[in-house]
Amino acid sequence: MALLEILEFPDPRLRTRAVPVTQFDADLVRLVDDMFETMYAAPGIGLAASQVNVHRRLLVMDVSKDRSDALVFVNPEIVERDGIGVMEEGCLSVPNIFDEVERAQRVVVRAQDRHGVVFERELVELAAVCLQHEMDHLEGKLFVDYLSSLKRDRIRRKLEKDRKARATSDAAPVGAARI
Ligand code: GNR
Ligand code: NI
Repeated sequence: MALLEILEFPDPRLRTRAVPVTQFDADLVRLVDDMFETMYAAPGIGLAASQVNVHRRLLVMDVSKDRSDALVFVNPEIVERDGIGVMEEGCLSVPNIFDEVERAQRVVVRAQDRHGVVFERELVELAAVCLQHEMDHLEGKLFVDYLSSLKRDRIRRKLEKDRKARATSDAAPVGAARI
């Protein structure tokens, strides 16, 4: 098992469109394990391969409170969507920034598991939002793309400032922000 490095906005590699997974082999199983370890350590409720610089169509999620509902979606497709809701989102690739995004409230996703077996699953509420957020990553899209360009620029500047503070290790506190 290994912790993977998470790319951060505005890294251009986050804009890569991921390609389908075709090989269901030991390397894929290892990648899934490493993505779960990275997601749980962060901590986050979801992680797309794009965020760890692997541009293939897979994502992991666990929206349960006790971290007991690990879900893997390989080559996911949304086959049904219903309703609209607004939720406050964050992203491990846009650290400490939170803002509201409108998405479908309920989705049915068809995907393959880590062994290539096709399944369908209905997701609602936070799980539906998270799945849509992760699938956006596979298209090179980030939740900040739904915000105004003014907000996005402010976020970019704040993250650059935070990164500089971290690099010079002057231990400036990095607070959560809604910009
Ligand atoms: O950990 C995460 N929390 C979250 C909260 C609301 C909506 C989406 C998310 S996903 C995020 C982890 C992440 O960046 N996944 O790509
Ligand atoms: Ni994200």
